[in-house]
Amino acid sequence: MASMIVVGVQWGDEGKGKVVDLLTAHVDCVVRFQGGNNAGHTLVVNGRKIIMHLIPSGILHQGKTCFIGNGVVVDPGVLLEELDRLARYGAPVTPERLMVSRYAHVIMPYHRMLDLAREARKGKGRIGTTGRGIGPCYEDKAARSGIRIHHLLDEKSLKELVERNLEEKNFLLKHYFGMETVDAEAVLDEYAAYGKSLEPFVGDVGLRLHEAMAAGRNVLFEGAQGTHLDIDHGTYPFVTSSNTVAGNACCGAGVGPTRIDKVLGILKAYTTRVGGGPFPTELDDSVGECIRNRGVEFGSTTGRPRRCGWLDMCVVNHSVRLNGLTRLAVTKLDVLTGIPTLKIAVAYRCGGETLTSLPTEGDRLACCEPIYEEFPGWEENLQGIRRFEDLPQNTRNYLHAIETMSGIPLAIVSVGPGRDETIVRE
Ligand code: 2SA
Ligand code: GDP
Ligand code: MG
Repeated sequence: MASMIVVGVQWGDEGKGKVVDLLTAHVDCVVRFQGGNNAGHTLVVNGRKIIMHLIPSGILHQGKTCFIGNGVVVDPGVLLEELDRLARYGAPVTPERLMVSRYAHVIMPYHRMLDLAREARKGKGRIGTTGRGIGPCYEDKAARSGIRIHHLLDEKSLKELVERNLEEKNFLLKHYFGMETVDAEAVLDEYAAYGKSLEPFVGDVGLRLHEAMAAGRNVLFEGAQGTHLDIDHGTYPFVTSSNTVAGNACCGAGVGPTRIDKVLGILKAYTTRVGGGPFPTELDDSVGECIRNRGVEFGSTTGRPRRCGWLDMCVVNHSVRLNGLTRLAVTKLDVLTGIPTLKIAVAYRCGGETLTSLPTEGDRLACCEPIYEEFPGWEENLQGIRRFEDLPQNTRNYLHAIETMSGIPLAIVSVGPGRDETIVRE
């Protein structure tokens, strides 16, 4: 397998973790390039489940190297906890198998506090963030006042930066939000200790990836969240604070675009969204409830119930274009078993017009009424099926419709959460 980017084509939680874990067998390195511990990527191997938030989903494969790129925002306490959790799971991680970029930005306590305070103040119009401090950390990165991983290794510059940042943040916390302030000494002690623990894992990820690729190694770039949560191309302002599209894999890992061979889009057989924002095919009825319960559609990081709805090809096809997808993986097909009639949105009715592309201005998308094509469902349990030809005819018709309407070949079909509950077509 050549070097490949894996992205979610909808609003996240498409099953990227499962697919990345599966594909890691065919590559040498796996790298996260954006987002932070807002992500929750679930792996189920031999019936045991583990959720990764920061460390790439390839980490369970011994002999493969994982990287956290410069485009990721790292909460060092969470990273250390994740390392502990992996050790308890029986998969301890040494610095030979994990490198964190010196240039990744660090999530500080005041980022988490500001994230929660801003959301509370927004009230009904809140974005529905995960509260992990992601947005405020990327704000400081763009404002050029952020703290990067290499600063944790240098107590003098860490002190200067923490003190300078706290002057502004404490003013905001106290006088604008009416909250407790943050004590510089306590933060310095905590973060200098993180620096000491993480030091063996810190390195120049872009350089290491360049060397690995020059030596013929294959790299898998693991996207987090989904295309329609992209800060530029998503349903702004109901988005995350990073670029989630494939184009950012290069920037967030520090490699050139000529190094990429393939882009795989992970598509859930229906649609989910967690947090606020427009969702034209959302089901507020017993079918939506049934999908939520059967698909266990609850946030992997926060436990929040995910909003559920029909598959939407306007959403999918917009992702095909934005990411330059070369292949699709369809996941959670088994969840649709037993629903008598399945619907796929093929266009929208919007103010007397028919649209086949997605208007990303929130107000316009919120007014869109989906135009559906209906497909007869199936009753068979799919979880034991391992060959495409063995899928029921109606299931294959549903998949062919996705393939035809997107114009992208289907490479993988997932019929259960387990690594082995998968049909690989090529
Ligand atoms: P943030 O925290 O600033 O990135 O939130 C901004 C929006 O991005 C959404 N977002 C997500 N959507 C789906 N899955 C995510 N990861 C977790 C999961 C979510 C969870 O795997 O289930 O556990 O709740 C994720 N992370 C961010 C978020 O809902 C906001 O709409
Ligand atoms: P990610 O953020 O894209 O990695 O996805 P999450 O891990 O947040 O959510 C996907 C959920 O669906 C997890 O609980 C997975 O274990 C589960 N899952 C993945 N693929 C399948 C599948 O084909 N069928 C079923 N039933 N569950 C799946
Ligand atoms: Mg997730």
